[in-house]
Amino acid sequence: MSEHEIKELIAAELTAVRSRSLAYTDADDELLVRQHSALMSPLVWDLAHVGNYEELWVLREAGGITPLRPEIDDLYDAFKHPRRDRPSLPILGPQEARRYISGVRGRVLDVLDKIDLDDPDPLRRNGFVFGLVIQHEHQHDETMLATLQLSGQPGLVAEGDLPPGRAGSASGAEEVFVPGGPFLMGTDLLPWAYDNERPAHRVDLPAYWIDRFPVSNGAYAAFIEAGGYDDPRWWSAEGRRWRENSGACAPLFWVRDGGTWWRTRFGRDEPVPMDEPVQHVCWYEADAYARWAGKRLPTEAEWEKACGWDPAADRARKYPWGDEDPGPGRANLGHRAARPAPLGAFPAGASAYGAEQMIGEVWEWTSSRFLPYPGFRSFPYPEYSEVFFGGDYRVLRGGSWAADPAAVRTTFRNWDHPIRRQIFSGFRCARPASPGDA
Ligand code: AVJ
Ligand code: FE
Repeated sequence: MSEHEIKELIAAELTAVRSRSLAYTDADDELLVRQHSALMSPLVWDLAHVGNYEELWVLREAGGITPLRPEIDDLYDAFKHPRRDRPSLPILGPQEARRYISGVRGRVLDVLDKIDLDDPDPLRRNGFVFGLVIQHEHQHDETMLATLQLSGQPGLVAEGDLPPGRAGSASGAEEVFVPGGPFLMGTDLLPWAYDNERPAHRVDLPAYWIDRFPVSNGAYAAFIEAGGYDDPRWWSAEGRRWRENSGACAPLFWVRDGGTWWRTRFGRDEPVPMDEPVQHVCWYEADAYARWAGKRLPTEAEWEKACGWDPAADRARKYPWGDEDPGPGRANLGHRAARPAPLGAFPAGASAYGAEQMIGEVWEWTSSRFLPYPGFRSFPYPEYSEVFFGGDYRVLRGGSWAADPAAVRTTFRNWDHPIRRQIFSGFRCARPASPGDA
């Protein structure tokens, strides 16, 4: 690709993510400034924060441009003010926020125009800084969707169509076998990969089985019906404490009415579709379900090998099916619809080992804590990844239906506290192979 073509692509991605942010904030001021949950920022904070992040990284750091509004930096520094405190800050109002981010964006396009993509500076090289802000904005867009879901307000989130599932896959009992042996985890090659995905390193795993599909609502409902939430055998000590403190007895947003499970999804009630991947479960619930099923959660390495490794070519793929863009037939990404697709909807998106729907649908909890890979170097700033290493965070993989293809790949690592379930989180299970399995 020529320098010009790469810049056109970057400009198109910038435009796409911005129209997404503006669509999610195309609502009454009252809804944008309100705090819908102590877990989340007001939507108008996310909106100005993505603009401020662009100003910091593209304009000031990469472009050497004099700060436009240095006085608001503090308000949009996620480390200075926890989400619960953000509504009481003197943050920009909706109109002011829109004006600010569009002013920043105009200058960002000027920087893009002038930048040398072969510049040895790692921030400018290959347009890394543009990848940084594009992915950052998509991540906040997903956060805004979680806020909109918590708001319970109907009519704000676009729906869409998805391919049907495959009959027979609804039970989700199928597993795929991953033979033992080494694979390359992480990446040195993908130019927009984050610091926490680097460097690529060999990991040797014993053979294991991993579910072909994410755990479905139907399978999860069977766990509930079997008394799974009340049976201490399935829960870790911390998980039991979480369950007692939270009183949870089903995924977030589920309600039982008579004999039927209902869920509230973006302000509307609907019967829980049993053939969709379960979402809005926390790590403790995923861990308990796996034990009940006689399995366990996959480690992060097991998840990545099953998703991205191509044993025939002896190389990692960017997506489960290869390096080509997802397109409509391979994955449910980028808010095509405001929900996960039924099990079996994307046979063309299968990985080399036959695992399906690993990218898109739901973020999948793994058993692993968020830690640096051997040889990790913080870039471009320690607050993106490094400060989170060693906390109680668990790694999530794969990206949800709300994640954009620009911000998802087989090596991408997300993380959150094990109690969180307002995110679009689900899981699949794994188990070690026995001698003679193949
Ligand atoms: C990678 C999703 C955990 O939302 O806290 C956003 C991404 N970093 N702004 C988060 C992020 C800075 C981050 N996660
Ligand atoms: Fe951020």
